[in-house]
Amino acid sequence: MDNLLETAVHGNIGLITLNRPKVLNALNRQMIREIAETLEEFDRRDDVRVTVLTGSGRAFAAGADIDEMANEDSVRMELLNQFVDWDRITVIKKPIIGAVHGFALGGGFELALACDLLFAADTAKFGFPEVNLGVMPGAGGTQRLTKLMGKTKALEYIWTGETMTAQEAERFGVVNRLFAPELLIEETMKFAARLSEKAPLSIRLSKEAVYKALDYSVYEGMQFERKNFSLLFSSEDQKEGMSAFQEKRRPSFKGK
Ligand code: CO8
Repeated sequence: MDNLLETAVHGNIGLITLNRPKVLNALNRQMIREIAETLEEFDRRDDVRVTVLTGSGRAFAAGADIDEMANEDSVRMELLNQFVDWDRITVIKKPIIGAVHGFALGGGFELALACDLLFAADTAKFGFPEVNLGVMPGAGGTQRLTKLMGKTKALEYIWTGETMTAQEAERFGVVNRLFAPELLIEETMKFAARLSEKAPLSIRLSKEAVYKALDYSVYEGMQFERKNFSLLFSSEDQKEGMSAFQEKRRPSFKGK
């Protein structure tokens, strides 16, 4: 059997490629578990500073695997507790950049929304077709899309199941940047490489602080931000970054 994922490390960039192209990378439970495991492994490795997540073939992912879900009942769904593996993705400390081409639908869109930044081919299509299957988004879609684009637009997409073009996704703040499909991976890897040259602890602690803005009041978020800001003054990289500035040279960060 083919591996569900292909994983590689290029320089300081971890690359995860969903690998079920025959079914448009439909996400089965094992795949989500393996994505979480790989992200955790990359989080622990000193040589990986950023992860890029993408799909093989003609889609990012066309949703959760419908064949795996079709005959489930709600008690079994509850007992499976499958969302625990999705939750593991949300506590990853290093940056995750999604690179979406083709379809990102249903659970595939939710996986894209679980990334910190999203780059897409200008032909990519996003959407929640669950209304056509008698279900609804279940892995964070109703929450994350609403935070990004507001209640009114989110409900329109979730209720109609219509696909959002890459241009709409960019306009609504769902996607950071668009590229021609043939340049998507190259440009995403270049951006990831630039990010990997920044001080890793600065990236890590600011990621944590930005996500607090989604749940905390501004006052609470600022208290949290201050603690992380102060914490960075114990790092070697803060000394390196500031001395490099004063000595007019490029800093070399170690992530310590
Ligand atoms: N699950 C299983 N198989 C799929 C899926 C899927 N989500 N999507 C595509 N496939 C399979 C097709 O069955 C087909 O297989 P086969 O060749 O054996 O017939 C193969 O992939 C290629 O697909 P198509 O022939 O349909 O390709 P088209 O280009 O004609 O159409 C579409 C592309 C429009 C993307 C179409 O495949 C489609 O509509 N797919 C389903 C999209 C969908 O409804 N996604 C939502 C699924 S529900 C969901 O994600 C809920 C998430 C809840 C949280 C997560 C919980 C685990």
